[in-house]
Amino acid sequence: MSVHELEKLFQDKIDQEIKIEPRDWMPEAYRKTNLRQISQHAHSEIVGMLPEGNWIGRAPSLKRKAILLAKVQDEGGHGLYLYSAAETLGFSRDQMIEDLHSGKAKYSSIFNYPSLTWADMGAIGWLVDGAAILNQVMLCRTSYGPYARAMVRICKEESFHQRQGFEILLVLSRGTEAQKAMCQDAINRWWWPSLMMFGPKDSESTNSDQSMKWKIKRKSNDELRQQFVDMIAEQVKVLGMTLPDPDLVWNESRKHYDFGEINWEEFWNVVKGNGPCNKQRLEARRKAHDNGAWVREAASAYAAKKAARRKTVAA
Ligand code: BYC
Repeated sequence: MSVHELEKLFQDKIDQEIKIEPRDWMPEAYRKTNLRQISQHAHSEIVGMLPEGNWIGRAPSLKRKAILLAKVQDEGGHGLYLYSAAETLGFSRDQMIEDLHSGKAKYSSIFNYPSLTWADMGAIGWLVDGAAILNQVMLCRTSYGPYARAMVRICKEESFHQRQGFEILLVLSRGTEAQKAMCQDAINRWWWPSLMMFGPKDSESTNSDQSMKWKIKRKSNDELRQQFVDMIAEQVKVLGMTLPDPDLVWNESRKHYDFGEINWEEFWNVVKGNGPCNKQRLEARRKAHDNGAWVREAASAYAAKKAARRKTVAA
């Protein structure tokens, strides 16, 4: 069969909503774009543990510590499912991790902002996980089987994450004047970076057209961002707080909220490695990897011992 015929069969499968599996024929560019997106997604989960990990020891009660610990552990688990899904595309986890540590691989811009107060744990859960869920619900129907299946489980956990974040802010929003101010300050600082999570505007998005044809993405960056603004603009009223955007207003004819322009210069700066915490985040990941070397060595030694024992028994 010619490549052209294979490509046609491949696209037919996608159009009929048949999932693409690791052993199926796929265009090289499809493999690469999935590998790019899934590995970036995995890195985001792993680097994303850092801003909240920073608060586990300082959470205001034992219950809050336990909840936050569970959430951060969930993010680590998400990273592992996603590295496994990416490995099915023929790239080793070691290589992916090396690319993260060298600064070659991207991860979500949002995790390069600092978590300064306890209210940031609420804002991250509500806004960051809230933005992530909208994107990930769409990805449950992505065309690459292992990615779609990883997303189903991840989404279940993310909805718990978002609610725990909202609940933290709800408690603060009903507290003292200082707590209310802390809540508003966290919303102010996380709002715009959360909107940036959806990626550049559709007109600037280099990968979207092809990814939509291949049903890797099913909604555009701008569509998802609008959905997020519409959802949060309503939820913020329950908190009695405001979003830091003077242009945010309901547009009756569009049946959507209008909102102000994102600072794209800031976005690209962060993506290129110059955000407030980029260097610190990579440093922390490299250090964690080095400190974990003995665990990897012990696991390999144990696996080798077990394999040798099996051989002796079989002989
Ligand atoms: N940050 O053509 P575009 C979580 C890059 S973690 C950095 O629109 P695409 C959580 C993009 O990669 C979940 N880079 O790209 C964890 C591309 O560069 P390359 C995070 C960004 O792929 C812990 C270029 O800009 N979620 O939930 O079609 C605690 C052009 O963009 C960003 C995911 O990772 C960004 N924000 O669409 C709490 C979702 N945006 O690779 C929570 C998976 C864009 O061509 N990813 N870029 O050099 C996706 O859905 C898509 O990759 C995106 C971008 C929508 C993000």
